[in-house]
Amino acid sequence: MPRQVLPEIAFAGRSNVGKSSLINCLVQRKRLAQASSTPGRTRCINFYNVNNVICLVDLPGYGYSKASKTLRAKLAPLIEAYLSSGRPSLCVSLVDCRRPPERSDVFLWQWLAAHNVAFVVAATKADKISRSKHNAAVEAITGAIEGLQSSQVILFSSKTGMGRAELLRRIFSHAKK
Ligand SMILES: Nc1nc2c(ncn2[C@@H]2O[C@H](COP(=O)(O)OP(=O)(O)O)[C@@H](O)[C@H]2O)c(=O)[nH]1
Ligand SMILES: [Mg+2]
Repeated sequence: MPRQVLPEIAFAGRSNVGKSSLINCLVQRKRLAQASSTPGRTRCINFYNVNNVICLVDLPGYGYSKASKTLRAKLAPLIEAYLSSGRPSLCVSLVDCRRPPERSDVFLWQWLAAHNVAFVVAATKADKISRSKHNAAVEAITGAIEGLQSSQVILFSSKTGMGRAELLRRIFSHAKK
């Protein structure tokens, strides 16, 4: 890992959840984080220095069923090592807003809470559900773990930019060196 010189914001989520798209949307670049159509291809931690102001840390996708068990077993310790390093000011945990959270997502939230790492949940691909389903999508997430507030859940769409301003606000309010 590079030496830490900036506040770091970590991004974690299952493969194909829209993590690269969300990072690209935040910085308004098309291909900073490589948006790949082949899920599970990002197997290392990428550190993106944004204008020497903040560092966005793209963690490997987890829980992708087609990755070998060995690979999965190797990824988890890498993610855990970074998240427990004391470096991230905030972890953005991504889930697909159309699906109930998976066990691996709930496990991550419990782990973050137990290790006092601040986190928000970005519920991605919100453009794919109608407005009338927004509340239910947020409730499916807050209901999955005790103590998670609806204010910690941000409906996000990298297609429309929904949630972008709110997520940036959270990121900068947490950013500390
Ligand atoms: N409709 C819609 N599709 C999205 C959104 N974000 C990502 N996708 C699509 O979901 C797939 C996976 O996105 P990607 O960013 O590569 O996911 P990653 O594996 O988590 O990095 C791609 O086909 C994206 O075009 C979104 O907000 N809305
Ligand atoms: Mg990706």
